[in-house]
Amino acid sequence: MLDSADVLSRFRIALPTWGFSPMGTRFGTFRMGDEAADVFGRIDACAEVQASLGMTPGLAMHFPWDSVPDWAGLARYVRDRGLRVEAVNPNTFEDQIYRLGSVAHPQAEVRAKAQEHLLECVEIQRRLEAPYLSLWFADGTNYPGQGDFRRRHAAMVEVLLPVARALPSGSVMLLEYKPFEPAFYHTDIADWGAAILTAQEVGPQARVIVDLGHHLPGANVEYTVAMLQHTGRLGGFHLNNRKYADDDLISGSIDPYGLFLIFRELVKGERLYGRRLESISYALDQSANVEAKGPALILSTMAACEALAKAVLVDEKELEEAEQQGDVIRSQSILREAFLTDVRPTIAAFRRSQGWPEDPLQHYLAQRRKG
Ligand code: AFD
Ligand code: MN
Ligand code: MN
Repeated sequence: MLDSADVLSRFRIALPTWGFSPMGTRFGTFRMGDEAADVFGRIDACAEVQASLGMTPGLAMHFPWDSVPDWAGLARYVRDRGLRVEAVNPNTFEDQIYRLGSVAHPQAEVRAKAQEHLLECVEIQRRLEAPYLSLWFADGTNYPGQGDFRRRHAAMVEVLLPVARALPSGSVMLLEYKPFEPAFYHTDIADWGAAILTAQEVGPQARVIVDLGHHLPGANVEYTVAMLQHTGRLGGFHLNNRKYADDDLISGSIDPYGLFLIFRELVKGERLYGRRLESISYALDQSANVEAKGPALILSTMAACEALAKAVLVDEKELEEAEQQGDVIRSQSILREAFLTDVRPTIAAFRRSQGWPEDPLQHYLAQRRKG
């Protein structure tokens, strides 16, 4: 029976190691004193958050930011802290040679350099036994006429095909779309349509990852989730929240109802279409520019749990009846009923049953005070 305890027992979210790097915007970076000095400090900081949350044993790691000479030592360091590596995120956006793109760059030698890094990351994925290679490209252009959309798309697919073939068997390539930033005129994977087109051209191991901050104002994200699920190409989420752009704010902090509607589609995907909740990857991808990093990750995780626990309360049978009868008011009331239910006692009871701190934020803050 699909109920809160059942889905919460299967729901895991990966913590981003980059969440403990100095965070800021192009207008400045404010030091909060909780920045980690290196990859081991970032792993320790994630382990501290996991000790309070209990449901975030996975790490989303970023390379070369997290690169080390001793990969076996890194894998051991992660394992010894009760963690595992969920996703390897390459970086083809910072090196100077990527000014005009990486995988979609007009020059073959730059694309070759990007492909080399992606293949290195597949090797890292293998060493760290990470099931996901999570690809986001900053590729795009700033002006009309600067680049040919279709030539760039074809070049990108050509770069990705050998990477997909090199993936460890059973692992998944996640393709992340984003309408703009840092490219301001077009991006080479601009929306879910471009992402699914690219995934279909790259092969069966390619899926689409939905970053909640990567939609234009007014986009119906839950519709996108439902369509991606329908095609079997929904690979996962980068959870955060946005007011205006890719703001990387705490999940549920701006639009908790939108988060609930997304999780309703995921629960419906399991209830009606057999797509198990845990068959895709969930990671936080947020930037704590003015707040403490650990607490921000904890609030995001709890917001996702609340959205999930509310989504399970929706009576889809009743909704389907209302839909058949064209009873719009009844369908709206059914959703409101679920969304307005205070699920915090249910989540606290579930967390107690797992032996996890009931209030992870207070637990974390208390641990930090102990020093
Ligand atoms: C930035 C990008 C994208 C990517 C993340 C980690 O917008 O969301 O997933 O960095 O590389 O937020
Ligand atoms: Mn992201
Ligand atoms: Mn982003």
